Amino acid sequence: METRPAFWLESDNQKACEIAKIVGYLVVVFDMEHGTLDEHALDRLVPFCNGIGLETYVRVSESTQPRIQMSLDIGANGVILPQIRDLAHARNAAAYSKYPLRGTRGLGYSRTQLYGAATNEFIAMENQIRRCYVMIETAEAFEDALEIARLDCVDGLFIGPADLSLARGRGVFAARSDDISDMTRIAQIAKDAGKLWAVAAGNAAYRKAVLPLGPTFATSADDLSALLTGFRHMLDRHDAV
Ligand code: 3PY
Ligand code: MG
Repeated sequence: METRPAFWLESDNQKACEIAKIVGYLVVVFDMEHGTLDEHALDRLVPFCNGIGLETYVRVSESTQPRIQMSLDIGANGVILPQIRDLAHARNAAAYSKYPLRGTRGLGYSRTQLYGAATNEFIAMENQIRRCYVMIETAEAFEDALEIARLDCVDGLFIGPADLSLARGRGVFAARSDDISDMTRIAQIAKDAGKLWAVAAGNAAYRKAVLPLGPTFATSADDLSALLTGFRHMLDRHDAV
């Protein structure tokens, strides 16, 4: 399957989502970890983006039960769990994304249930369609990546190259050969485990290396850098006639 182009949303900007969809992006990742979106904005933007045909993921601010459940309850296609420390942390956090017996997600009263009572069919379907990606961006999670990928509640691995570079002692990420080989190892582990994988790939050289390996989706932009690039471009042309 073709890699789906994805972008991060860092601020409460509905029109950025519309514009990204118009130019061809297919996946939005709401960044609650580093962005300034609050939960009310998410509650509005997730159904909006689903409605215009974007696939919706929430990178939760922290990999805790309320954050994960709320993101899924309002209708996101999946969650991305940041700063996973190791196998034990991954097992515990990913379980919040699946209802028992598979996991430990709590049952609410939400949009996904059409604001009504749940059925057993709903439970089974939710566990299948809502995806849980665990981020590999700490040194311990990198070591444990194979066991993490094999966890039943983990649907995929998501590579965070910036934090991984720092955590692996290379300093700031610069798409060097070690970054590429770490990425290649994680991708192979996901494939061997029969799981999905995706990646933050804002760096062009890194993207060139990662795309041939076939991630499910890859981010290449965010609303703020799109504005920065756009304003810079317009100012450069300011005096042109
Ligand atoms: C990382 O590269 O560390 C990320 O979290 C991607 O935003
Ligand atoms: Mg990170």
